[in-house]
Amino acid sequence: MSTSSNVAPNDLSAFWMPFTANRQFKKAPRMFVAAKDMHYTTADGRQVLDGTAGLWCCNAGHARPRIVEAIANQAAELDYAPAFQMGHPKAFELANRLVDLTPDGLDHVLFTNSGSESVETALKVALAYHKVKGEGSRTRLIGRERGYHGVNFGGISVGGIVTNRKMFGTLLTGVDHMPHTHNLAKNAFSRGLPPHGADLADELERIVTLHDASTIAAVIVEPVAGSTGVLIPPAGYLQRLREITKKHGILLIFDEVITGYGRLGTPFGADYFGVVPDIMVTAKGLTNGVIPMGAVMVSADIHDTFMQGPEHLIEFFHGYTYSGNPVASAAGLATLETYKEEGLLTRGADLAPKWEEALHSLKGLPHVIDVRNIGLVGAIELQPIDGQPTKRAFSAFLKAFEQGLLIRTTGDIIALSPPLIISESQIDEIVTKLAGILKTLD
Ligand code: PXG
Ligand code: PLP
Repeated sequence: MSTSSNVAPNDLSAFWMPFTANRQFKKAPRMFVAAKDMHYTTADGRQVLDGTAGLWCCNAGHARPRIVEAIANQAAELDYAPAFQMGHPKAFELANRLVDLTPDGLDHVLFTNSGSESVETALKVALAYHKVKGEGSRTRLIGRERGYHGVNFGGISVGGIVTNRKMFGTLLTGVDHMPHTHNLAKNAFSRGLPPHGADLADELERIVTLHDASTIAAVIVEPVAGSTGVLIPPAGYLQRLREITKKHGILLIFDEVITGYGRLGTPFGADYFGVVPDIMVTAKGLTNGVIPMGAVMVSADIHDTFMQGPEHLIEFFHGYTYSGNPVASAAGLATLETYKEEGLLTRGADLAPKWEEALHSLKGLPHVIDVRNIGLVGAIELQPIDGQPTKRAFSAFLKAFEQGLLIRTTGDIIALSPPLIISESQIDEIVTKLAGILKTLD
């Protein structure tokens, strides 16, 4: 570790930090300077157990040798190749590997640099697909309350988080939202899929009746909503959405930025639920979070619909300077190799029973109004302090950090999503620490 990386910057003001309480942070900064496997190292030399895989992205843990080496070698061999009208082998290789890994029927891949860009790409593919097919009246996009689809304009338009939307004007027009499925009164302390609420998918029928199917391009949902506090779909809900979208010729987009790459104990959420969407949005775990990259998988029908007209013409006017960037592609290939060698894309399924037992042992502790789990994801919902929403969970976050544990909070919900390499004793460590913290919260 170099000495310079351990020196705290003496001026923190220039970097306007993302989704952060900047003034609070800069008064008492929390800095990581190194990471290895399941742990971060803080600037003052403490080890912190990673309960969140970074931000849901370091599924194989940190500083994995194969990935580190692949990035270094690729940067030395071919650092960058133009993304438009030129190619390099690793982007094609990675696309082939992804097509092998995704459910049958998702046969083509567009590369991006983040989840947010993957969402924009998917929405644009959906709109253009209908246009190319001669159904140009299908322009509406349907999202869901409490959905998170990144921070770009398309994503916040279909997203359903009030704070992420209300400052930014009128957003995309022609967007509608289904209700979210979170229902504490009926489903609190469910293990795995909550039993009540599959009928909420029928709200899509109501929206179709209102607008007519001929005006609707696509429906986008997260199989499990992560950012808004781990909202697990009621049993049968996603299957029902698939039936309704298919019946009306509406594309179904799964935003698998969090659920992709092993998080639920299957390669993708689509595998977990046995529901194949028309478009799958991914990022994060694709490169283990090390190099920014996203991938959007689309059906053969969608791809082939674009492949017409004179061959010298560009078929889809969209792409990024860094789409399929060589270093990112190398990181992606090395990540998939690591997942495969260590069986990580299914390890969550082996650990899920232990994870479920451990988390549900927190039921009955002060302020805990729900515990929920699926794969290697968990949430503990706390009763907010009267008149001070988010404060109770945020103080749990600060206490956990002091005690050497990294958790995420959103509202008054603690979200957990450790790297898929976690050991059983580290699961116990997370839950023991949390239990101690819950007992001391105001
Ligand atoms: N879709 C989904 C479902 C996501 O979870 C994005 C899109 C956007 O990805 P990018 O790479 O543009 O951030 C996300 C990202 C949290 C948290 O703690 C979640 C995300 C990002 C940062 C923090 O819940 N999800
Ligand atoms: N690719 C990755 C990254 C995997 O993790 C797996 C299985 O876990 C596979 C592909 C499928 O590999 P195999 O054909 O050896 O079962």
